[in-house]
Amino acid sequence: MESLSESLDGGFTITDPYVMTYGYNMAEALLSHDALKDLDKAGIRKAVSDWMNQPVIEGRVNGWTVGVLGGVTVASRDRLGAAPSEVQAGLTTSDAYAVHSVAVDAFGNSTESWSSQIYTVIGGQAKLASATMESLAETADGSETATSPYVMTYAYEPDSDANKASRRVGGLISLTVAAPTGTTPTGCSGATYAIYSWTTDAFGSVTESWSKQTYTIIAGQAKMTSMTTETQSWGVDGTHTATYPYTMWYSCAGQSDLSYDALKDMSAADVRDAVSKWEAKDDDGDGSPNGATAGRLLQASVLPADNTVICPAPSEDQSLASSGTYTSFTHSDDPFGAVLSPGAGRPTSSSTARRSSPP
Ligand SMILES: [Ca+2]
Repeated sequence: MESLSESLDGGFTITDPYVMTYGYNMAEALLSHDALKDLDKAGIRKAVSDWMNQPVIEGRVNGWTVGVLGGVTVASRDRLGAAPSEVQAGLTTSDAYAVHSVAVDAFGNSTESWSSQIYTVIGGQAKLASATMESLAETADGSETATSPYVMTYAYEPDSDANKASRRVGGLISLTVAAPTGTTPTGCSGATYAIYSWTTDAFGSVTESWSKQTYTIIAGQAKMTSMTTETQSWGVDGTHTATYPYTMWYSCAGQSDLSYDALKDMSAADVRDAVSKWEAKDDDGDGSPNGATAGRLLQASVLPADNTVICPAPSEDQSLASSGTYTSFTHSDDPFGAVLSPGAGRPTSSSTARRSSPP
């Protein structure tokens, strides 16, 4: 597979060729002509029956699974160039990734992405189980952002008798985003995150950014419902700026009525019924029914992240424990002042030391 897609605003995305291989359960070597050619009829019957009774997929035996999808793999057709994390480890070609694409928008900003995908087979259907990805973005004004690898993991309704009876096999249960095993991106506050990125601009300023996301399943689709971020940056003159952790909360249409938890014990028919009932309601009271808007973004709001206290601003009552008005806080020091890190996080390192180790 390879693709070139153009968007309406003049941007385009090119994806390098990759190959998806579908493996089916076949009576390959064991029942081949060579294996059976010297057997008599009884011997052949026994070989076939032995093969049919071998357990293979999801507790079933071969006899029930001939021609059933056994697995799907994704590989690049040609050798891919190393992704930024691989270049850092001294590689010139990619070990980890199968899919590579470059997206360019109408303003000349470009994003190069690498990903690897693992599929699982549930009820004979291939489902994306996890995707590991990283990216390198360059803007037309000369800034560059490298985002370290992170892993998106999907969970699905298993192929159980109960799920089969209610026709729910393979339905999306959850999407989580995490750092790869063995890595723990840790912000200045000491909080841990899933995604870490490093930005340099044309003037040499450096910004580190940490974030984590939560997803909710709404009517079977994953929607981002929060993103927590903190950043710190150094100017070329040595100025250090830290933004305390804050969370953007997103509310989406149908978030509670059509959530996974609300629908999880229903049959497919009852889910359809619940969705149509919700579509006929008017949640925002504007006189028109919700319609087919499940999962659509309704509102975004900012709050300090958990365990983050925003101190009272100068205009506020200084005896308060936290600001009543403000939801985010940024702190800057020049190179001649004491450099402070927010929270009880790791010690602040000098800009020179940090710059020598981009992701
Ligand atoms: Ca409405």
